[in-house]
Amino acid sequence: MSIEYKLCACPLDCYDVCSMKAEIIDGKATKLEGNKEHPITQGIICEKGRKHIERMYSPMRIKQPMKKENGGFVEISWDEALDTITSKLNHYIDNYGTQSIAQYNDGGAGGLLKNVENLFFDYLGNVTLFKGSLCWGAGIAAQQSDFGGVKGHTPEDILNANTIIIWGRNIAETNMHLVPFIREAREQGAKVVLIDPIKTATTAISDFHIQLKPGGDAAFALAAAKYMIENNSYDEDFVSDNTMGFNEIKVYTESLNYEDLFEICDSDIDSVKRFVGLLANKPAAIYIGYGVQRYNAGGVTVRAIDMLGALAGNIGISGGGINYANKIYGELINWQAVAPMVKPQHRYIAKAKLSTELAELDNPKVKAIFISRSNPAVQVPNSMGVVASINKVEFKVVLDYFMTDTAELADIVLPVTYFMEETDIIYSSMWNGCLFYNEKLVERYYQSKPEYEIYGLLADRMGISEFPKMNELQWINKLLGDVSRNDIDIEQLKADTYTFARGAKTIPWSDYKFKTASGKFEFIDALSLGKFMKNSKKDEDGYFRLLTVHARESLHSQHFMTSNVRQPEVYICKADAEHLNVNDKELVNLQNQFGSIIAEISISNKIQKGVLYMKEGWWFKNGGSVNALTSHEISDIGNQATYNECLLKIIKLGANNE
Ligand SMILES: Nc1nc2c(c(=O)[nH]1)N[C@H]1C(S)=C(S)[C@@H](COP(=O)(O)OP(=O)(O)OC[C@H]3O[C@@H](n4cnc5c(=O)[nH]c(N)nc54)[C@H](O)[C@@H]3O)O[C@H]1N2
Ligand SMILES: Nc1nc2c(c(=O)[nH]1)N[C@H]1C(S)=C(S)[C@@H](COP(=O)(O)OP(=O)(O)OC[C@H]3O[C@@H](n4cnc5c(=O)[nH]c(N)nc54)[C@H](O)[C@@H]3O)O[C@H]1N2
Ligand code: SF4
Ligand SMILES: [Mo]
Repeated sequence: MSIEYKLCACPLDCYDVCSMKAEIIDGKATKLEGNKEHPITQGIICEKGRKHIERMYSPMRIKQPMKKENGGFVEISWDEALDTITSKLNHYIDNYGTQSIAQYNDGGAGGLLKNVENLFFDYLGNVTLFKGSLCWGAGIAAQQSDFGGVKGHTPEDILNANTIIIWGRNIAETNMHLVPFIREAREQGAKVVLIDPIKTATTAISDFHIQLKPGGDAAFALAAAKYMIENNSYDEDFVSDNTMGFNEIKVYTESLNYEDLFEICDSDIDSVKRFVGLLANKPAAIYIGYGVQRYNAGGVTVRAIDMLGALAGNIGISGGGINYANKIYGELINWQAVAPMVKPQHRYIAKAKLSTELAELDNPKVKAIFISRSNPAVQVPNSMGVVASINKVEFKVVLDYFMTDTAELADIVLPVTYFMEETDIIYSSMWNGCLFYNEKLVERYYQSKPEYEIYGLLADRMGISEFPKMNELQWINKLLGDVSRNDIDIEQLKADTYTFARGAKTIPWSDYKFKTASGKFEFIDALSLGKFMKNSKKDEDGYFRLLTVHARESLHSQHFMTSNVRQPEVYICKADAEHLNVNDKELVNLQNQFGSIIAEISISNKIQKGVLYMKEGWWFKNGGSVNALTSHEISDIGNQATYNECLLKIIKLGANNE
């Protein structure tokens, strides 16, 4: 019997990128636990991480390619699958041009080589791709405008903060390795402010919870800015030396009155005073989550939060920062080294608009779509429209491990390898800035293949001779091996259990050289703020606002696959439940112009009046995706999905809808 212990990292689309230790007995993975040596993830992994082995060896995994036949699926060989795809692609390209081919993918699992699939489509020509984001797009665009880049502080720097402001991030459930750092900071005396419309699990690590009305954050930020400017409690030196646009903010906030602002955000002057006092107790570290920007005004909201950070001079200093993400990999990964010489002019539609725009595209219509590392039937807003639009595409290929709701729509399903079955580099731009070398630890499951190999085989058949033919290590070396660019030596990366990427262990903007056109931090303009104020109206009577938050127990839809729960739960406050005459555990119909789902009432003291919340990620077989109810509208900037702009009615089952 051979027993080996190997380190690897969790590739799930998560802030944390846990370092893990795998036990391999006779070539089979038998146990996975946290690696205690890692300074950030410190030996703890979450329940999703603990499920990797079960999922990798799950009998539900797809063993070999499959094609749809008579409404069901039959197993076929790789040759048949790839030959079919090749002849379809050639047919569509010859008759309708390359733009009739679409590719949709997301971050279902991270890994440098997972992105090689994009290259295939670059080599194919001008195809149809998806822009924007389901995830963080408005906030990224906001910080690009304000700072000229999106950078985060090294995780342990939070220990230097006097105040920690958690703005719409459910750290206890979505970013759990930040919790020990916050606990330690609190033990040293730091105060923690949480701003979230829900009393989430994160309230347990906070001192002061500001429970605003959903979407009201920019109004609260404006009230705080107004108060700081009126009382001269902003950092005049920072503002005059390093920012642009302050006077416009000053004049604009002077024109506002607190009553209007408090009506939008449902707060009061005492909360503002207390908040401003804590923000001014420098250094104050702000951690923004992605829930705040899943709104029409998502960009304005993040820019308004940035405005407060700048007014307080909490930028470029240890223990401070406005941490949203840490986008450092664009500079590290050298796609130029493998990219085609000619940059194709792809055609783009916003991801969030898949439900409407995919089927509407013309000249040419989309004839074939490739979907990978994602489950759009469940995760993209307006699910009913998404399913109908995908169904209208003649030829659909899905790459996944499991028969998801999206894979069910495919004509061909291709089985991909699990992370322990392939060599890759794992990293995330969300928070933990470590790079990990994940070595192949176990044999591939049945006939599964990694994406770079699948697309290599397809490139051969399509006659794309420029597509690089390389093994995993060669790919990694090409993309990441330029030491002058990265300070990263691949041999060292292999030997080390983790490596901090360049830019991961820094205090961003400490040189005050911002990457904006002016070289300064640029305040949001009064016009955008004015638009926000004008559009902020009360939700219509009789309608509830639904927030669809990320679940502790599942990474989006992935871990709900085996859930036995038949119906999603909808959380509602006692007063609203009484008013509607619905009881705990009662099944109700949630309904709006996009669709309807049946959900189980859960009366909760975590939620305010007029607001509901549900966990995103439910499969159709679990009673339906919450996205049957969400809108395909996009945010002000960044083409971000606006999941939290969801208004609906609760209808008692059996009651007349009207
Ligand atoms: N367990 C688990 N962890 C995950 C994920 C997962 O699915 N499961 N997904 C990963 C991914 S891809 C992402 S993008 C991140 C997301 O991580 P988070 O940003 O933490 O998660 P969200 O659920 O999008 O929203 C965070 C919070 O925003 C709050 N919120 C909603 N509307 C508003 C508002 O108007 N104002 C304020 N202040 N707060 C608001 C919600 O109540 C929620 O508590 O998590 C990552 N980690
Ligand atoms: N209502 C609502 N909807 C949301 C959100 C919300 O807050 N509310 N959040 C949004 C956010 S932040 C995000 S990031 C998106 C996520 O949207 P998706 O990325 O579409 O969500 P997942 O459910 O993680 O689906 C990933 C799929 O990829 C497969 N997969 C995993 N690893 C691999 C691999 O190596 N190769 C291939 N080919 N497939 C693989 C998994 O089995 C799974 O089926 O969802 C968004 N949807
Ligand atoms: S999902 Fe996130 S917290 Fe859980 S093991 Fe993976 S990286 Fe760690
Ligand atoms: Mo995300």
